[in-house]
Amino acid sequence: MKFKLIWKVVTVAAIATIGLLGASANEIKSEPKTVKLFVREVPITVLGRTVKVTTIDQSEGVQGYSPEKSDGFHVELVNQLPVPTSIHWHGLILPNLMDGVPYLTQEPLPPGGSYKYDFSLKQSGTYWMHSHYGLQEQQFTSAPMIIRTPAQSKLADAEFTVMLSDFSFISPQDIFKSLTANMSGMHGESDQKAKSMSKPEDSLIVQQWDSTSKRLVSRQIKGPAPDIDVKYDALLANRRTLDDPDVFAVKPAQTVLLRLIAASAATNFFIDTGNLDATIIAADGESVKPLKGNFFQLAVAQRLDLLVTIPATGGMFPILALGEGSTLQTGFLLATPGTEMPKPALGIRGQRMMGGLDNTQEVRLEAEDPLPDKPVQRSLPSLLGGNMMSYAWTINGARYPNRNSLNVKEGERVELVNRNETGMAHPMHLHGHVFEVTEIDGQKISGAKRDTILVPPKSTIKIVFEADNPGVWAYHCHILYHLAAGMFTVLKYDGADQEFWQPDKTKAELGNPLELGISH
Ligand SMILES: [Cu+2]
Repeated sequence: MKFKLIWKVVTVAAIATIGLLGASANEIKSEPKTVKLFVREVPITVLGRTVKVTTIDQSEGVQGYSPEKSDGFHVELVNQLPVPTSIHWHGLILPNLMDGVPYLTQEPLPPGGSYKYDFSLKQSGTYWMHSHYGLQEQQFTSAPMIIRTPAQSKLADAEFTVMLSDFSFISPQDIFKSLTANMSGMHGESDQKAKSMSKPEDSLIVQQWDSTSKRLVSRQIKGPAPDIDVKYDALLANRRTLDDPDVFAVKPAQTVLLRLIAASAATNFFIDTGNLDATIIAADGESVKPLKGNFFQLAVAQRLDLLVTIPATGGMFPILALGEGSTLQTGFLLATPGTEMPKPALGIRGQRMMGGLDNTQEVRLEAEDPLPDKPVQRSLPSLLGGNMMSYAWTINGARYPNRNSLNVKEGERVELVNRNETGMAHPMHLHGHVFEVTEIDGQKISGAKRDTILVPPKSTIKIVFEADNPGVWAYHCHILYHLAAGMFTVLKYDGADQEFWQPDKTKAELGNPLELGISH
């Protein structure tokens, strides 16, 4: 019933718009086509071994869905997995019941089931979709979603979309088991202290702002490597390792837009464009004032649109994505005709150990189109707690599942104060809204508009949004294992429909894993 209502609204709105443009009645578009998206198993080869993972694709094999903004979003999702799933359309401002979060905005989609998603699109640019069910995101139940407009198509001469992910031969169930093994209390606080005190100093690569050239670049420091949750076997770019990368054909002097999506489960990235100078033109799909450099930060679930210009002399240009706290790297190549592949091939591990992401880049990002001025009418705390040893990750002192919520009223200007008391960075994602970053560690900024903000260890970051999309919305850390261990809460509008919100049922998701075999 609800779908029909929404569909009618969309149709009426479309006719009204065309009417205003003065088109005659026979130019009114027929109903936009519904695209079938299949969630299914697919084999890939990683480091010489065939592994079954998952994909979200159309019947012609196209991964994901890239609608024209003016057509709206019309998908019939078909679950071809042997277990339930639920797909979230990451970053979109959409009706609450279209958001795809199991036991919050809908029931999970059973094996063989299908579900229709119809709504009008308010945004354009680089987005993505992923499973919000159990640990499926680690098994690549994700795909790109580029929302097209004529302006988006004119940003560069050529464009390429690259999904970055992290890969382990160990199943996500076993990864989660070993992360949470200490929760039984086998290791106490004293062990943890001993461990952090004895942590050796490493030579690390981090980002820095070069105030002379006004660019984001890399620099080497000495310090302890940042904590990471999972030691992965490889990082992938469009499901390929760097020793066998995507090679994108470009032409000398062309402008090229790189739409980078951090679809990783637990890995934050540095992006190294090497000899190519790049300009950030959008973050999380939202335009920002141009910011130049050759070394960027991209946290889990975020997107970065980078514009590069291929030199007139042509050549081969590797674009690397380097894993935080690791030597693992992935990436792809931009190549003009007649250039040779690098020999030897680039390795899946680099020489450099990466340090931690921080606020160097975020503090310099500025929204192209900031929120209209309006005083904050409600400020809500988002205290991020927990540690690696207990692996109990909390928001405002509580682990999910619970029925706690951040409560707002429609029409309010709301501020969320993210205070990270932990030793790890948390990429915090708000569903159904776009927020603006307004303050970082006491420094007021007119920052980027985003849907996911990385809150580094011990940092406090304020974000502000307009409460204009009623419902019950997920607000959570996007590190999959922190989310599974409880770092999740709900933004609840006064009077919102809560019929699908059944927190206690979320535990069933972990008891319903997707077994995907590895053949040796
Ligand atoms: Cu986290």
